[in-house]
Amino acid sequence: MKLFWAPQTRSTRVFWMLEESGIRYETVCVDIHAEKRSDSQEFLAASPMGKVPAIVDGDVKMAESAAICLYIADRYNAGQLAPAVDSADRGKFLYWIMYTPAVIEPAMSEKFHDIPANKHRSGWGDFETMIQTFDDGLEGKDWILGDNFSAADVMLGSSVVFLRMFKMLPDSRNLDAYADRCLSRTGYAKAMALSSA
Ligand SMILES: N[C@@H](CCC(=O)N[C@@H](CS)C(=O)NCC(=O)O)C(=O)O
Repeated sequence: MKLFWAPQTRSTRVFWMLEESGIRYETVCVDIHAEKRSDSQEFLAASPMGKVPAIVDGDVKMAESAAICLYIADRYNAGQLAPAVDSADRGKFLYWIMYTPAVIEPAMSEKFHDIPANKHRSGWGDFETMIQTFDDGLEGKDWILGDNFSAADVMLGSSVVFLRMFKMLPDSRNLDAYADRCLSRTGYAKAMALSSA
């Protein structure tokens, strides 16, 4: 497995996922801030938009952090970091792993840029509904599926830590405690150390 990454980007999620997964990987740092990019063909084959994170794993070449986390969990940790395809938890797992790119990120961006929300027209609803739904989803649970940490927590956990870092996280006992639980995982600490350089 080869991970294309850049410091202080969404690459941290995939470092975290790989650390939780326990598989061996190598890394290639991409200079996404270069004035003139000279991306390798291998990187562009995995990430046609030239965005990190991206991976190459044998014949598999792909980008998009949620898709990568799902791929790793299904391919290497099925039944552990991803419920089996015929498990009753699978639907919820897929819902929550997509919640970051489909709902959290667009709602956050709208709020950050002070763009007026239109809850019914936008697929992500609005910031307040996004937070409330996330908060409700964690009620009475350590992790989004209950007792077991999964790849969905990598995506959601990285988002909640980011929201808190940017002081966008409203008062929420559930989300605050969840962020702390994520931060206390060894895999998260390793990912931070590896991806901040
Ligand atoms: N939806 C993508 C977003 C990827 C993305 O926006 N990556 C940024 C860094 S966080 C990037 O590569 N920016 C450099 C560029 O667009 O050239 C994902 O979740 O992986």
